[in-house]
Order: sequence, then structure tokens, then C-alpha cells
Amino acid sequence: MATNRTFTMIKPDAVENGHTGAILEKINAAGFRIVAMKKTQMTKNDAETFYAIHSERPFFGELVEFMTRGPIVAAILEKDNAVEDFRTLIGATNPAEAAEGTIRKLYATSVGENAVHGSDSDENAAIEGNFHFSGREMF
Ligand code: ABT
Ligand code: MG
Repeated sequence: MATNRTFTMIKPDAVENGHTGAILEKINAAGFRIVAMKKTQMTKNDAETFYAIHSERPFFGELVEFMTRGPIVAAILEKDNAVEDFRTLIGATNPAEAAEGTIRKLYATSVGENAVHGSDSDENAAIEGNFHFSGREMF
């Protein structure tokens, strides 16, 4: 059964470029409720753990470097069909392939620096949300 929750990060590039507010407005306007949210910075160990599934990929080192270079905004979001609808809202991994109006089309600069994360399954949404937040931070 779908859990109706997903996990997102506004990545260092989008935070640096001042897009946090605009991205949160898009998330709100699309009907997501914020369950938990904070500004934080991932350590190298955090990023290596979070992206462990990509550890054998050639871009892993750059990915960890990028995700740790500045603060992110992490959040748990709630809505019917949250995982799929949020992936639709953010658009394709590569912004050059992202649909008009999507967050990545508007704010991402490259496949490596693509502005936002969205969980790819209900199972990963729960794992990723629990990685960043304790139960006491979820409302
Ligand atoms: P994430 O939301 O970050 O998981 O992106 P998405 O699920 O859309 O894309 P995946 B395939 O999970 O990519 C994970 C991160 O790896 C980066 N990446 C990916 C590259 O830098 N080069 C590549 O060739 C590919 C395929 C993009 C994702 N980003 N970050 N940060
Ligand atoms: Mg992914």
C-alpha cells in the first residue's frame, strides 16, 4: 500500500542560487503538506551512506563532493500518490530532458547539479525520511 509520503532535498546548488523559497512555493502549490523540514549540511559519511546505491558508479565521488559542499533543505512531504506525483513535479534527472514547468527545468543546471531530490519508491521514502528526521520532528 502506498504510504502517501515522500522525501525531498533542495540540493546545495539550488540553495546557493537562492531558489529555496520558489521551490517551496511550487511544492505547496502542487498540494504537498510539509510533515518535517530543516536546513542542514550533509557530512561526507552522510552522503556516502545516503547514496550508497550509486557507490560503484563513475560519478559517485563528484556526487558526494557536490551534496556536501553547502547546506540543503530536507523535507518529508505528504499527499496522495506522493512519490510518483513528486517525481512528476521535479521532472527528469537531466534538466535538458525535464518537462516545461518542472522544478528541474526551471532551476537545475546539469544532471549532476539538478536542484532537488525526490524518493523513487515508498520504501526509499521511508528510509530516506528516517535518515534525516526523528519521529519527534514529524508532524
Ligand atoms: P536523485 O533525486 O538525486 O536521486 O536523482 P534521480 O533519482 O533523478 O537520479 P539518480 B539516477 O538517482 O541519480 C542520483 C544522483 O546522481 C547524479 N548523476 C546521475 C550524475 O551526476 N551523473 C549521472 O550520469 C547520473 C545518471 C544525479 C543525482 N544527483 N544528485 N545530486
Ligand atoms: Mg534517485
